[in-house]
Amino acid sequence: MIRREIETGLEGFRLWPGALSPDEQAALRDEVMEAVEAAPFYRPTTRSGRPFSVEMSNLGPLGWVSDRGGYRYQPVHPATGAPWPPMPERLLELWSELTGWPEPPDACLVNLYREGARMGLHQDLDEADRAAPVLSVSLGDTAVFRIGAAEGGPTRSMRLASGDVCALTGPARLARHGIDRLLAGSSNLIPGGGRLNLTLRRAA
Ligand code: MD3
Ligand code: FE
Repeated sequence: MIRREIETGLEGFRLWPGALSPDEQAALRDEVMEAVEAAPFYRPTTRSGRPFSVEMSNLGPLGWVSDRGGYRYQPVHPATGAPWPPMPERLLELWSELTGWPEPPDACLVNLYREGARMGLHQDLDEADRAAPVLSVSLGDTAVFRIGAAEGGPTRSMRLASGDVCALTGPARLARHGIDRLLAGSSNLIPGGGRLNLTLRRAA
């Protein structure tokens, strides 16, 4: 891992471009793709029943789900009823090395963006401890993402490329953020194309 942090101009938004080498990206992709064989990607729906364009799965004790009952964390896959597969050890190490948070993450949401998938502007508010950081790892196609202050006001657009890692801490933890689009074909890392995003959290 390369620990070269850049200044983002947003307090608490910590970004390490290219933190993972190409070999590390491939190893993590393989580990995650193997783990989710037991917890297949699916498209959650909003409370109104509209499916997300992003496909999702989870690793670790708790997983983020959404359906007609709303948003929540739960210990089992909504379709199979099985516990989420364990979180790869290298993700636990990445969390402690980059966030320094004293407790390990108990949830890893795995988002799969195929061409055309996007994620609307939102805040991450479903975690019990909103003081704990969120750590995000991007793999595959570059994403154009948008971030702005929790209170509203202007947003700015940035890119998240394969191997980039970011931590949302302090005032940035409640920032509004979303994925506008992918730069399709910018990476060959994900079989079938697209982007994987892993977010490590303290959910409970
Ligand atoms: C968290 N995922 O899963 S990750 C999400 O690329 C989510 O799949 C996006 O938003 C993705 O909830 C973005 C990077 C990110 C950026 C800003 C944040 C995560 C953030 C600000 C606050 C909390
Ligand atoms: Fe989010």
